[in-house]
Amino acid sequence: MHQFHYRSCTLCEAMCGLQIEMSDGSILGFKGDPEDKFSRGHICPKGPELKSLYLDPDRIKLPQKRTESGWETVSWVDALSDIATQLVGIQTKYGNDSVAIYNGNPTVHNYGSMLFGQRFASRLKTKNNFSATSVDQLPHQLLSYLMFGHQLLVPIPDIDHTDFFLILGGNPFASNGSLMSVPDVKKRLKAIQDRNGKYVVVDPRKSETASHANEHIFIKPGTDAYFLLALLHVLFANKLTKPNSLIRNEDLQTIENITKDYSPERVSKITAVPTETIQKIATEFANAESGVCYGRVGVSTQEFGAVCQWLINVINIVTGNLDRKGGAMFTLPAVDLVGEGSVMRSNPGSFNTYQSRVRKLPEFSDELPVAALAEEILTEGEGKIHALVTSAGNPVLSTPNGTKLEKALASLDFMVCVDFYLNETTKHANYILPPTSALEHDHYDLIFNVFAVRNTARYNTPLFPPESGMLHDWEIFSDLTKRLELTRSGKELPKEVIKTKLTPASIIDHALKSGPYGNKGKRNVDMSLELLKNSPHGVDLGPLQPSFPERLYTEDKKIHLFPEILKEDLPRLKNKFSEWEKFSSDKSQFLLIGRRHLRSNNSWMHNLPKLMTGKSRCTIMIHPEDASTLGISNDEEVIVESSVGKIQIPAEITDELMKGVVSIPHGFGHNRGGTNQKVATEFSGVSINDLTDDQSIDEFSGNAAFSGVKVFIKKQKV
Ligand SMILES: Nc1nc2c(c(=O)[nH]1)N[C@H]1C(S)=C(S)[C@@H](COP(=O)(O)OP(=O)(O)OC[C@H]3O[C@@H](n4cnc5c(=O)[nH]c(N)nc54)[C@H](O)[C@@H]3O)O[C@H]1N2
Ligand SMILES: Nc1nc2c(c(=O)[nH]1)N[C@H]1C(S)=C(S)[C@@H](COP(=O)(O)OP(=O)(O)OC[C@H]3O[C@@H](n4cnc5c(=O)[nH]c(N)nc54)[C@H](O)[C@@H]3O)O[C@H]1N2
Ligand code: SF4
Ligand SMILES: [Mo]
Repeated sequence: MHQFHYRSCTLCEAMCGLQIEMSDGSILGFKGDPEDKFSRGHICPKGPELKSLYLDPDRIKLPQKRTESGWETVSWVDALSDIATQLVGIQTKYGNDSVAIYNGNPTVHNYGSMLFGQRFASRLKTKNNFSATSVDQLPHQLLSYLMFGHQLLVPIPDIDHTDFFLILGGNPFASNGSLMSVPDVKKRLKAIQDRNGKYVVVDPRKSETASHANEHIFIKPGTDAYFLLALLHVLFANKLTKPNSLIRNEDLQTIENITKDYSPERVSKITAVPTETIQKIATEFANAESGVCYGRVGVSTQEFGAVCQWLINVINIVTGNLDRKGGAMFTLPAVDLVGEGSVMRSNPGSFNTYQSRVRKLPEFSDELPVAALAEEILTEGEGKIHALVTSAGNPVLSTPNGTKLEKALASLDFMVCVDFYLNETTKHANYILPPTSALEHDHYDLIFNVFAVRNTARYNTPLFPPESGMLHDWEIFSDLTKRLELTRSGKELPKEVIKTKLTPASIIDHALKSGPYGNKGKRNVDMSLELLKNSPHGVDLGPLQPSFPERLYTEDKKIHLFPEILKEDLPRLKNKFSEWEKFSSDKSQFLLIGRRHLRSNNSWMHNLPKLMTGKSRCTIMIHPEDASTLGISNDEEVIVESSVGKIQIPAEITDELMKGVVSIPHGFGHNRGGTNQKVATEFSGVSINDLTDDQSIDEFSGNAAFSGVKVFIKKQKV
């Protein structure tokens, strides 16, 4: 029998609606759902690969235990009981902080894992809580907390209404948007141009997004903070700012004074952006009917990631573009994680309330920067990490100095990974606990509705029932949390998996009903799980609406334009400027940046044959003149060396890159042995994070600094 199943894709932030054609229980085909209220039929080549993930012969389905004679399949109860016993044993011997946690990126695409993983983490009571946040969007959340009073009150570009979209360090054509859930971004960017608006991309590489922009501006990696200061310099000098009753005038004055030092002329010298371009962009931005400045991974993961996000917010605020149509706006999702009084309100945030043991890096919202993980395992002394629980993460490939982390993981007393692949990280585990794959569980997008360019809601039932004996992420965490408590109180452990009445869906139902669209409240929608179950294409809740000061959660209900604590970072900003002034490129030294590809997703989709066809993507891109100076030809294997490591990789000569800059994608390096991902191993590539340095971070926020890593390039044979 022919049937259609509708669900939201969980692979990236775009949340595309999929229309899955089924016949007698098997999948015939995938299409973008034309009736989806959010994605309007958009789909990318990854969406249909949810099927290949489900069918992947390398996917682990039952718990695995590492023994002297290799991996052995064990029962859930034996695995979960032993894990609880070992974790409690280690915490009793060495203290709570001796067990660490790392949550990877797919956690935020999996509401069950999030809800029940958080409960598990809170019961574990460890300060050594790490996640992919600190190799990604930490600066966004930190500045939202410091300026607006809640870490999830992240300004989202109102792409569908803006007249001037200024993008720094983002390549939505490849990534499909980030902290801007935006399916079909190409069409939406084109629509800006069609309504005589403009979009401008600032990037050391003429990326796919930049190639279609009205203007692309090359910038030297890592210097964006100065470019932003120079934009503000022009705005203040030419009196292009607008009053805002929610900010303090003293703050505005202080910022104006700081920007005086950063004239376009001075900044041009270190950023390589021409003086006139800086002046023109600032003026056009301020004069546009509406405008929004947005900076993503390329500017978050750099030495001044926090300062960049601060200045981006300041530019939007002082030009009158925050919280207004066509500017940077805030969402109102059906499950509200931000609003006071919401049953699902999450921690508004905290900063530097404690520090990491070895390097004293600041805590952010109960997490420590993952750049500190390896040293916290390797450095002897009280408070050392002895055991690690990872979930949905592959930090050996995704965090700076993967080689060091790999050594650290091998030295742990005990490690557990909740993951369905035996990969570069999970191979170090004592136990691998495999959850079901996406098509086997239900889905509500808790996180990406908070970051979406339009308010919508949808819920999906599973396409397939879990295979016999399989557990969902949330069931694993739910059992483990209980088992941990029973072990602590010396009680006997149950002989079967512990079931609970509470499910992710029941939690969401309550939140939907009591949320902003529940109970026919002032928005006249009777939001509930039932409504969403009956709305397979989702429910449209309308465009983003202005929401300040109601949804401004600072204590004084003001925008903190200049958070006091950021003042501490200004001397570093000034010193670094002097360093850049002295910086001169040596002909073999380059600044390394990353890149993403539409057919890839961080480290974990390289085992899907259909996505791996075509030319190898794991290359180092280099400008033709630089290649010629070094005598390098296309496809030639070159040696790239940084302060922490060395890799060998083929060169791809292209004038997409600015001179002196090279680019390598992250997530490759499946050549380390001991894994079981046959396709990925065949297309192994090498890992950029064997070059990035765990000591190179944004010292203020603790976020990793991947943009602008200094590397040397040599021919393999001279
Ligand atoms: N296909 C695909 N989609 C993905 C992912 C994926 O791996 N593949 N990953 C997902 C995840 S986890 C995330 S966080 C998002 C990220 O989404 P995006 O932020 O859009 O990420 P990128 O595509 O890496 O784009 C970053 C851009 O920053 C530029 N850049 C690098 N250094 C600098 C710098 O110093 N200054 C400036 N101005 N630009 C710089 C790079 O050249 C690149 O074009 O994508 C998500 N979507
Ligand atoms: N140099 C450099 N490094 C980077 C970046 C960069 O731009 N440059 N980008 C950074 C960014 S933005 C991010 S977000 C990180 C990502 O870093 P990570 O999250 O550590 O790495 P991923 O590659 O996303 O690994 C995801 C893992 O989760 C598993 N998985 C997938 N779905 C599920 C699920 O539903 N449940 C469970 N339990 N497991 C699942 C996969 O098998 C895989 O092992 O990488 C960062 N690293
Ligand atoms: S753009 Fe993202 S959400 Fe849409 S189909 Fe592709 S991977 Fe899935
Ligand atoms: Mo990310």
